[in-house]
Amino acid sequence: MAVQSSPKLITIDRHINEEQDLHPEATGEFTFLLHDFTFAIRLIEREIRRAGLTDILGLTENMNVHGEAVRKLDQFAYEVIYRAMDHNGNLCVMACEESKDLMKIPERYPKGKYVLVFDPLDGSSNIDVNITLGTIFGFYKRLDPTLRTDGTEEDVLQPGRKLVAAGYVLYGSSTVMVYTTGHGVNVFTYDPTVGEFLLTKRHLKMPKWNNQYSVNEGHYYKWDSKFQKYIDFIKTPSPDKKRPYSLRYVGTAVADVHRVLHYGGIFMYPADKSHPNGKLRLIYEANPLSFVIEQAGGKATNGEIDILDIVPTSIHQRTPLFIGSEDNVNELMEFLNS
Ligand code: AHM
Ligand code: MG
Repeated sequence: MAVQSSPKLITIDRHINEEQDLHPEATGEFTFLLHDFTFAIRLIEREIRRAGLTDILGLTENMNVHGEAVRKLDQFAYEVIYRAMDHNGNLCVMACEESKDLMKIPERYPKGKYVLVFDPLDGSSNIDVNITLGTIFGFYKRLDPTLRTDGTEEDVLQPGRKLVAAGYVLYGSSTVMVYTTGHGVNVFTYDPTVGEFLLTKRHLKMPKWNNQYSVNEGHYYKWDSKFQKYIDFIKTPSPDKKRPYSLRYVGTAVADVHRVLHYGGIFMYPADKSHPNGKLRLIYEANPLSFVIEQAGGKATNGEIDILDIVPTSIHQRTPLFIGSEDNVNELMEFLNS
């Protein structure tokens, strides 16, 4: 029987190799890095899928640098990524939401030219109730790629525009990895029976507009009046039926942004009286998510400038985040600039 013509079956490893072939100067180091990173992701996905069955749920006794309780799964994800990535010789330093200081590469291992930043488990408040979680990541080249010493804080404090690759993993009804190297957004879906991520969407482009918004509206009375007016506006019915917008909010930024990436609309975490700089972290959350959304044709801003143009001044810096379809973000900006 003749094999019918159908889409190519491409694993994430094969895809990374093919992308490397587009760059004659590539040495393969980055390919190794991603290989190790996706191995860590497979371990985290396995643990999440068994979470209700093991003794892994619940709080540890530790608080993280932001004063939040660290849950056991956060700790597991953080450690597994570090342990999978510390010895491959391609990183010079790591930084992550759960670690107060830079995460150094142990002395006994060689140092390379890349920097890894990550949020090991996004959506911590949803861990114990079986609701979608995520991992967010970004890779930079260190400022002087010829060095083979430890990376420094300056290597981590680079604007998002300098990311060489970024993305997120969403542990939802299936596990998907959304990934870009600045040449479009590709989506890989995990097949747990063979332990492989398979390419399921290539060069994803997001809708230009949708009437959906995502924000923690419980903070309404702590918001700036311009932002309140925007929220009032999108909830007010219009003759053309474009409004009111529908509200969708998971409380896991990865899940909310993933929905916006596919359906369009806008996700927002503004500054408020309790979070004067917003809640989300620029380096571990806002930058990688913004890189993906921009690559898919969307926009991301802190209300003044593009998220990717912010020059970080500290590794745990927070930022207001407004991210989504181009027309939705522009509509919001008209209110913020009024
Ligand atoms: P986390 O990284 O500790 O999970 O915190 C970030 C999360 C985001 O995923 C989510 O958008 C936001 O915090 C939800 O915050 P709130 O509960 O204030 O709505
Ligand atoms: Mg997070």
